[in-house]
Amino acid sequence: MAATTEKKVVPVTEKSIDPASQQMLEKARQEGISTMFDRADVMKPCPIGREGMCCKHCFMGPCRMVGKDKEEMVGICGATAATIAARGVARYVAAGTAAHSDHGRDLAFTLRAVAKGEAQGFKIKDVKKLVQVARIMGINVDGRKTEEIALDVADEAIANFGRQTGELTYVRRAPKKRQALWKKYGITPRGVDREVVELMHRTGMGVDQDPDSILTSALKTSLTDGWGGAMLATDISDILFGTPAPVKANVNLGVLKADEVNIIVHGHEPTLSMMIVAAAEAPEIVEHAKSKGAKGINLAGICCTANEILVRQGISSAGNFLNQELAIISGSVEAMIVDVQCVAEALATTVKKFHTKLITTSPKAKITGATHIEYDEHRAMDIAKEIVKLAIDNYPNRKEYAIPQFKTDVIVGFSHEYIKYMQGGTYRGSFRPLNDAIMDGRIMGVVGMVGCNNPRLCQDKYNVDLVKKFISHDILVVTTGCAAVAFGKTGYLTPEMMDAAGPGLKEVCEAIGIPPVLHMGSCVDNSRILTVLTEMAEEGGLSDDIGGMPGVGICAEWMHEKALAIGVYFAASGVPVIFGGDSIVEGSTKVQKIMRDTWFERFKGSLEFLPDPEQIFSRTIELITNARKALKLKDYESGKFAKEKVLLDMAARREIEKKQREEALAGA
Ligand code: NFS
Ligand code: SF4
Repeated sequence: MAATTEKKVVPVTEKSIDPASQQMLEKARQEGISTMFDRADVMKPCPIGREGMCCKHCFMGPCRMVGKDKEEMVGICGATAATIAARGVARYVAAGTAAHSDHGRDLAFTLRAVAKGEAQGFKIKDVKKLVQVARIMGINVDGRKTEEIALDVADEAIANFGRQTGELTYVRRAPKKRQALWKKYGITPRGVDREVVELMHRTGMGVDQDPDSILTSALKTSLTDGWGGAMLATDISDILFGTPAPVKANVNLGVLKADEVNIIVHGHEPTLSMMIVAAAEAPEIVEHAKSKGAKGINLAGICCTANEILVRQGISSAGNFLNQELAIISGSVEAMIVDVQCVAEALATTVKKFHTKLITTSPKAKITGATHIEYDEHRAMDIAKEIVKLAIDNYPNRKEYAIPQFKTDVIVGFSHEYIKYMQGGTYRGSFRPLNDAIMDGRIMGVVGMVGCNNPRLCQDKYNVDLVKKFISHDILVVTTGCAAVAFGKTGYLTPEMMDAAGPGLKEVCEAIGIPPVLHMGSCVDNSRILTVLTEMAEEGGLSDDIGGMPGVGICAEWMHEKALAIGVYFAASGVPVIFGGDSIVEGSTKVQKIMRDTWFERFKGSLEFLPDPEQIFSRTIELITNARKALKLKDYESGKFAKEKVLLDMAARREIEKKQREEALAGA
């Protein structure tokens, strides 16, 4: 980590808009600790790779297209700049799809173990969702035991990965028009593994060498993420751990506690973290913590593991991607438990300066220098307790620490089921009120704001600048992943923020009792947005397909290849998508045109890169305005509309819901 020892220091206020991050980054600098924030200033990106102009798919290369005429250049094999750029995008998509899908596959195997009674400590929490999913999969549910249905659902889910011919099961969930479009352009996906392998094959030296064809194949593969691995991950997590409904919690580093054992779960999979939540509540474990002088055990998350337990259990989040090193730098974390994805290898070095134990748990993800305690679903509770005990035993080793006193209230947990329910209750739930509000122009459109932090951009700034503008223009925002946590830190996930919304959106938020920004979960839960859009299409009055809706996907501060896979599956599903920061296909105008224009002509979805929030904002407004025109909706004029009758507010709805749950439990 010699990378940070040099030159100019950028002020912390330009590194993050989050005061907690600023404070910890200041501390890191004073103590000579390297962070991603500072390494990003020293590690200049290779400009050739940065714009998609480097090919290293064979060892005649790496071949690099540089200079003014790079679009006329070819690699040693003759590959054009466009082919090279397209192959780059495609391989990102293959890798991103693999990540989400492997996560989904592990959950499917967990469900299988639970169904067979082999998974210690787990049970099926949401039987209603299990039955719904089984019905979608065409599995008979009548008169069958929960475990029997669960076993069939698990097997059907698992079959989606290795399926060689036919279609991915959830293709049938998409609007009919969308399915027809996928057929027409040959992108109806088969199994996850088959598409990922084929895309890796196509993009090797000497195979698919037509940029359009390569990118079409990327679209197809990405669909096995959105409508495959990710959607299965969401569904199975809901079945096992409960479908999210609004819950109150806190967000930011201030959730760490001075007098309790602080345990952070970080990564993506909900399985072990859910068990750690339970283990930390076990009386003997709490007793053990007290015996070590702690008042209790404080659990918090980082990244999407955080989002999984935040939206379901209301466990607080210590922050998003760039907060991981900072949490340790506070000096107050007894253990950071990581599973897979977005875990910075730097953590192993950072913990050396503190008492924090870094514990890896996935057989797929080991880090040199970390303690490895391998997760096994058959002994999940025992392992969770062992890990929590280790953290407790580490509490007396805590030395000086500084916990930033910044945390915010949030209301999170807007699953698609809940969004439907909140618009009328269990029996009257529908997307009618939302569609109506869009049709009559109280809501101009819907924007999905998703994705990461990237230390090359000021943390949370792009996302927060944009969300402010969107809601003031009566655009409803749905959000997931690290972007959602950025909105949590800045207060946008509270109903009070409706005061920052335009008059039309405010009226809708008031009537339903919701924040203007809806946190829908982790990154795999972007699949929930696909479901919402499908239900809006089926409700009628707007577009009868996802394509053509007045909606845009935005990934302003992205860094992971998973984000790109998400962007591409949204494009294939009919959503125009904008990525912030530098373009990864800057070097090829041809490829930019295919992804923006050709995809839009074919799929009404597209992917483009725009460097700053201003441009992202005006392009979003343009896309939404065009969609409204094409649908012949009323011109959007905010503030002109009469009050709608008052629907149930949040408290009243919670009461009803509680009763319904109790009744359901009594009946079960
Ligand atoms: Ni998504 Fe979630 Fe965050 Fe980016 Fe990483 S945690 S899966 S990849 S950094 S949003
Ligand atoms: Fe160069 Fe072609 Fe090999 Fe790529 S595949 S490294 S362009 S020779």
